[in-house]
Amino acid sequence: MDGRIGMTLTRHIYEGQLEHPEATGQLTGILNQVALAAKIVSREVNKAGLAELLGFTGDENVQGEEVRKLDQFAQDVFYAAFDHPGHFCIMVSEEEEAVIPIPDEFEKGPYAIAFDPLDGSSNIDANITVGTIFAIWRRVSEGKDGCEQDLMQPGRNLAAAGYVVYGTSTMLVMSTGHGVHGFTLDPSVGEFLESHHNIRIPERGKIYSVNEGNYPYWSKGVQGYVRWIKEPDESSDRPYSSRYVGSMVADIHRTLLYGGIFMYPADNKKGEMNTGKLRLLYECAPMGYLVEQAGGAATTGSSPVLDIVPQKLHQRSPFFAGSKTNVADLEHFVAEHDGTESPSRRAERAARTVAS
Ligand code: AHM
Ligand code: MG
Repeated sequence: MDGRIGMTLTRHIYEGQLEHPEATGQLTGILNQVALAAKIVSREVNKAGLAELLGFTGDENVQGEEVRKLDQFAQDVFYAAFDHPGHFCIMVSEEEEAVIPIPDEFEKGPYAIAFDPLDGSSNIDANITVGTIFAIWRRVSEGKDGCEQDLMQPGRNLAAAGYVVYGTSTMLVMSTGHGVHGFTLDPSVGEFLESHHNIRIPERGKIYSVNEGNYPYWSKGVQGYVRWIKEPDESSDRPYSSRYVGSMVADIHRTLLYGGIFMYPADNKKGEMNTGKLRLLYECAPMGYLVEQAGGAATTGSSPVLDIVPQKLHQRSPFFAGSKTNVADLEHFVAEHDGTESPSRRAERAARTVAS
């Protein structure tokens, strides 16, 4: 999994392109723009922690410059990285209600992008890790400008996805469908250098990650699974350890490296069962894609997250992702107690039917 010496993000993308002579270089350009924006946001995130520590608040920093809210700042930086280079025909961001068109004066490109410029930003004042998430689809519409249809595609169709984690170091983790690779920002040279080549998630992990304060509002299946995780049992190495940052990027990053399961289930806090909190286009689909690319699984509880065809831009979905075995255990509980049939169950039943 270790990175290769001297392998910058740019070189990694370029070499990947050489292996695919049909490639146009567009994805290379896109990932370079992501890297540039990530460096700028990383610099600002680090400063914000310092400012908070020293007690600077309000709209002006010590030099009398305007201090924007970081999530708006991140939105502006990523927008500015994506609007003009001719890569995209349409965008959507967690920060904006409607689709974001490419301005008339710029060329329209063959891709559509969904992004969350600063996920987990409620954590920022406590100096806790935050991140950026992005998902890139090939355009499907025709005509000059892109449209919503270009974004209403299942995660299965993604051309690339990734996240940037602004933590103890800044890392960019991404996939273009050929494994998951991680690059750590070396601030002394200002480059992302490959630090994690071909990340593979362990088959089973011993960590579960969920906001357990919501336990009373989950379905019977999810409750049963979390109770089971905590029962001591030597043969299956239970109980598991609990880890929850509350920043999806940090929680998924740890899950990719150490294994286990990350969960954000549906809940009935407001009376009726909702569809969870996390957004499909720029949270669940890209993270599900990365987890699958690393050899893990991502499910709504009963079916793969990557199979959901979005109906709305800011649609939410229940989300469970991580090591394959852990996710299969969760699906088993959901199938047993919530009346849905897990894919593995379906396959087992189909095999039994064929055999009989
Ligand atoms: P945000 O996009 O408004 O930051 O919300 C998404 C975040 C995720 O990073 C994290 O997994 C989740 O919200 C935490 O929610 P909760 O505080 O309900 O546990
Ligand atoms: Mg978010």
